[in-house]
Amino acid sequence: MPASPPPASSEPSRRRILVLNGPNLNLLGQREPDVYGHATLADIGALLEARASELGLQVECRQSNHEGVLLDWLQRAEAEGFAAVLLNAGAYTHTSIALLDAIRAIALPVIEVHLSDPAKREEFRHLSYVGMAAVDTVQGLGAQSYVVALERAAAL
Ligand code: CA2
Repeated sequence: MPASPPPASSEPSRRRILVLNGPNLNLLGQREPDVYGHATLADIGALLEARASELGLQVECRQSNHEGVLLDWLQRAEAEGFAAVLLNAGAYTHTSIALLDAIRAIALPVIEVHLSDPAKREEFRHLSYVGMAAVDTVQGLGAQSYVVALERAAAL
């Protein structure tokens, strides 16, 4: 007898949000807690998973110290089935025209995220190439910046 197809899931598929973290953010929680807080990237991932489940979303968190890897992830995000991207590009925020071009090139909305408020820090952090292309920016709220950004993504 031919195998019957699996029963259709009764659970509607949840919109997937990709969370990208750039250089040095893997060090969170270990150094500079006065600037970036005590939460590790894993703590932030857990916060996002909890809020995502309340919002009916799914999150996937990634971190890379390499600009090209971040570019590849942005370029592939739509084909991978994501609906939006939260991006903390770390210091590449202030240097990377390549990230600006990638955000402009993809169809998905990208929300810029920062733990600190770069506008209140050194002058060289005041320019954001990411912010020139992002649909929104959430900054200065510590780990909560990511949660607020996720809530904004849910409303898109
Ligand atoms: O406030 C943010 O989220 C930043 O994106 C963090 C970047 C900084 O270059 C941006 O101006 C603002 C730096 C991330 C480095 O993270 C560290 C974490 C712990 C210890 C040292 C660095």
